Amino acid sequence: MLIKTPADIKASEITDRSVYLQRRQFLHTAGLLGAGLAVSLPGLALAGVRQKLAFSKNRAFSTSEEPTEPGKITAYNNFYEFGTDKYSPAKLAQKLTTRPWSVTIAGEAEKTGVFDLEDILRKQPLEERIYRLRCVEGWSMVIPWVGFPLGDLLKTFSPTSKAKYVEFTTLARPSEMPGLSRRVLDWPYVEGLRIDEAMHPLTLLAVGLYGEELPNQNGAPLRLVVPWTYGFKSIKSIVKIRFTEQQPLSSWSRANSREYGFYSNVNPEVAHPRWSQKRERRIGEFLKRRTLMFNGYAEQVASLYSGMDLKKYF
Ligand SMILES: Nc1nc2c(c(=O)[nH]1)N[C@H]1C(S)=C(S)[C@@H](COP(=O)(O)O)O[C@H]1N2
Ligand SMILES: [Mo]
Repeated sequence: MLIKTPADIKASEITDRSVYLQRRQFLHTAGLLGAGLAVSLPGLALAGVRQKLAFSKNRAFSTSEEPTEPGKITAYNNFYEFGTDKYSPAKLAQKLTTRPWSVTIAGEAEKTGVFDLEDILRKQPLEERIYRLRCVEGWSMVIPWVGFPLGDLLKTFSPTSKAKYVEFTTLARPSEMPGLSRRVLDWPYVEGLRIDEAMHPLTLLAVGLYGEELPNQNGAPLRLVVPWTYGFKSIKSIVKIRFTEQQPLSSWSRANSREYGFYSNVNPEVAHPRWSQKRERRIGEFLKRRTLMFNGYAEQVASLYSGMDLKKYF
């Protein structure tokens, strides 16, 4: 199992976030990051030991449902850049280089450019939020994410009045992503949100789960989590965020607009053309449960879509 239980973790591996960031900074300064040398040093995140993160628990934004057993979300993944089956990402994503990592901010904002992820993270206090995740394929999990509100970051770039949407792009690095050799999607993977969806306080940029840094297969080092939409909106390993006036074309809509709309809200009343969305299998449970409108987040997000025909804008 990839995630250690608290009992397995040696005190020496538990690092305060600031110490962790300083250590990262040291590695940058010392020029070790990216050099093969660092990989052989024991006890570093680079050696495959994920650091514990420091965060506060946001109970108001968390479901009281029991989180899914940690081994599931790290072993059973959709991350097509590493293959289309559920078990390839856990194996093949291990060689993805996630540091150093930069994020390009582009489009309709006063401040744009290329930002180092460490600089971004230094300014964002981390929270743990336990969210339901519903995949369009009909399964669901309950995940304790660690991250920060996307809106808090977006505001720092001062989006202009023309910023009606936000487009996100995943890394496309063929040398480390074997799935890119098959054109199952038009790479890179792209997703988008309307600006009010992006600014909604539930929308999270995650850097960790179950208290530790994100495993690569879950979208390290930075992935989106939009809990009221189908899982494919929650784009992984983000390298670019672009403010746009026009609605972005997401990879899934581009691949099949009849099956995957822009909004992708979890909606039991709108069937996928090839299967119903009325029920879901919670991973770890035997009987299926009823799928809830907006994945159970209707109270918080239904107002974003008032007056819209959600059968048309699915
Ligand atoms: N870049 C990228 N992001 C992605 C995907 C993908 O294939 N590539 N799959 C999506 C789908 S379909 C789901 S259900 C979730 C799965 O996230 P998880 O593996 O952390 O559970 O990631 C989403 N983000
Ligand atoms: Mo999914």
